Amino acid sequence: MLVALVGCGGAGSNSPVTSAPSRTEPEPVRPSAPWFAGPFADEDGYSLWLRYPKVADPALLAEYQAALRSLVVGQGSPTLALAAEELERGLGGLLGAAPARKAALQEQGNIVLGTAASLPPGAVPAQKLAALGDEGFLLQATLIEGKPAIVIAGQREVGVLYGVFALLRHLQTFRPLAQLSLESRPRIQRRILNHWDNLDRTVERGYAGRSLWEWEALPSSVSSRYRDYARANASIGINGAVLTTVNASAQVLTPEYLARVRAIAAELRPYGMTTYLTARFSAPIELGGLASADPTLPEVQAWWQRKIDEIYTLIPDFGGFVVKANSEGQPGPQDYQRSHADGANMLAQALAPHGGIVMWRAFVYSSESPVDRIRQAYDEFQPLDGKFRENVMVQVKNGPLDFQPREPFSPLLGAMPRTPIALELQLTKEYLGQDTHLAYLGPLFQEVLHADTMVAGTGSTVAKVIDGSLQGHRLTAIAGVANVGTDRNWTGSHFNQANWYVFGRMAWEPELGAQQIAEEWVRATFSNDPSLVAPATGMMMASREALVSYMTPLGLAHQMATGHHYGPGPWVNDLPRPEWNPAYYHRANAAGIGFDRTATGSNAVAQYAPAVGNLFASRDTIPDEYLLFFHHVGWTERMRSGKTLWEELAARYSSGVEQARALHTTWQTLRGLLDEQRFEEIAAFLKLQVDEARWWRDASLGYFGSVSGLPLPPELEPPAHPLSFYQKLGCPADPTRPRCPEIYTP
Ligand code: BDP
Repeated sequence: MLVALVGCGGAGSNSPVTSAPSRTEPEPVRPSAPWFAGPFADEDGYSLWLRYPKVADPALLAEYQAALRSLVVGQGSPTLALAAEELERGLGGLLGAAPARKAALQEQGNIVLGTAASLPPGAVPAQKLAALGDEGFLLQATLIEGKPAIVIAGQREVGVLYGVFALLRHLQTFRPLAQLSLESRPRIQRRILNHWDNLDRTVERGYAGRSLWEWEALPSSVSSRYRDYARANASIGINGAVLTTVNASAQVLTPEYLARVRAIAAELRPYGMTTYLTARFSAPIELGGLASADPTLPEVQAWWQRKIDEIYTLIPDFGGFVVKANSEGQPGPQDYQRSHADGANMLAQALAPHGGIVMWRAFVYSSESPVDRIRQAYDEFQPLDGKFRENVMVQVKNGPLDFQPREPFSPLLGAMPRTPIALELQLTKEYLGQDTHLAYLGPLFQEVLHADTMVAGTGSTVAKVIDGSLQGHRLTAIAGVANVGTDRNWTGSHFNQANWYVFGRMAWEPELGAQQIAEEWVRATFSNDPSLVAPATGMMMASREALVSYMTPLGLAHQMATGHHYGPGPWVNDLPRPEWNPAYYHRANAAGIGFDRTATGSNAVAQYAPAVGNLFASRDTIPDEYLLFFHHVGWTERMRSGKTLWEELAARYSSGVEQARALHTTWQTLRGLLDEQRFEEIAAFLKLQVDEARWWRDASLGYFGSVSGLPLPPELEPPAHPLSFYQKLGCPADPTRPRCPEIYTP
């Protein structure tokens, strides 16, 4: 929990199923002139939000320098040493000089760093330290032996490391040091990146280069980038990484690969990170030569037990497995008429003696159940509630479909009270413009975390399901499908770094507002210059809604072209499995558009708590944002705005393009307020985004207009090309760097 010093509202959402977050830190100081003005040295983005440029404002600099002159740090493990080094590095940059290390407190300007074992006696009462838990920290301006000091303390060293990053963030965002008093501990225990990385170093749905894991060079050669990666994660509180993709290869469980995993784990460990892998369910057949992977067979159980024991001999703090089973062709227990619980429990039993866990994914669907794909996860998993071992979590994607620009929260969230649920979010924007489009995911994550499931009355938010407080679970986790790769800027575009950042910050404290985090990221990544902070933060906050408008407004979903999920494909209706087709999701016909999921249709609304299900089921109460996700609506039916559905749809697509143009125009006003290199790289992507937004709008309206038979309202811009032009486009040539030259304007 964060102890708020100053409270004020963050960015809320209009949706009735969300609640407003709160602010938790003191306001940044608004510095006096002069502003540090260019020329700025070019930056390639490698430093992320950990740039530590010197504080430009003289008054603030003087305040910081006076308070942070010397550093007292006791003996500890490598983690405490890293914490001290990070502080020196950060202050060396921000203040122009690192604090001098001292053995004893000075008269003024002390920073004291440590745990109960290494702090000077009396620095922090033992009870207070104990209350911080395993990872929490305390930042406190205080007097020790009558001498002023800033204390950074944790019960464990990793807490001190997090505290150092918190103090640096405090300074990076120009907050006052006087009366500093901040206690913080994570609400969610396991905050994990899920890499969808293959062993050949391709990254499934990756748009930022190759996999970071240099399997071919490991274990003898260990890239320095692993530490940089771990440091970045520690700076935002991420404490775990699943190294391999959910569509797993058994090969990673061979001794050759496990030796390499061990080498990576050794690099991540000092930064508080735990290593996990994905387990391919059929590994006993592929690696063990067994005839079956049936989880009830003793030889299968024995094989896994031996394998897991072997892993723990190499990596004693190994976290456990993520498993995708019986989904999209992956092997699993159902191949042997066993349940997901049978499969998960078998692995969990073998992991339990070592303290490991299983995160069993609920993302399952198959063509045999064509009623409504979005019902399937709930239908298969909800009845298994209470059947899992205590070290099993069920890992649920935020929405019932698949990481769409907008979907309602998954009805499984809250519906399995006896099972700890891990929330899976996607940082790599598979369905949200991939590397190029600016789409800051903070508002999306906030929308999910603050959604009220109503399973135990008002206030049963997804955040409370995930942090265990609603249903009394101690095992808690949140997973983000990683967006990092070998690109110099890590994430394919500069703004995509913010999605890594916001995931970590919200995983630590789900009540933090998206806007607050965006502003913090802008200040650390670009500058504290007020003429940049407000517009850049505003761009971020508007970006996801802009994208929803030009891609999938009013609750449409999965309209992306086949396979690569880049660009529009609403006309696609010839794929072998019905639920692969965009037409399956929009159900547009001469009468109207949208998927009827009320009682007259698939009745997926019944999977929600009645208060939420009824809200979604009624045309009177459903928020416009989810309308076509749950209802088939006539083209000329009236909307709340007074427009017909067709007019509203056309207006929303068009406003999405307008908003994309506004992002581009606003960015142009920031020239000169940051380095040229990042400015130009971002500007180039924003230009592509404008053209691609137009593509989405024109192709979608062209197609839906052809189905509805209705003309575009006359006040709206006509499409740039006829529908047939868009239907014939074959782009992108390279799905990892998706581009469509045919639609770009000069
Ligand atoms: C879909 C992705 C696919 C993943 C799948 C999953 O397109 O690459 O394997 O999700 O989460 O969104 O298993």
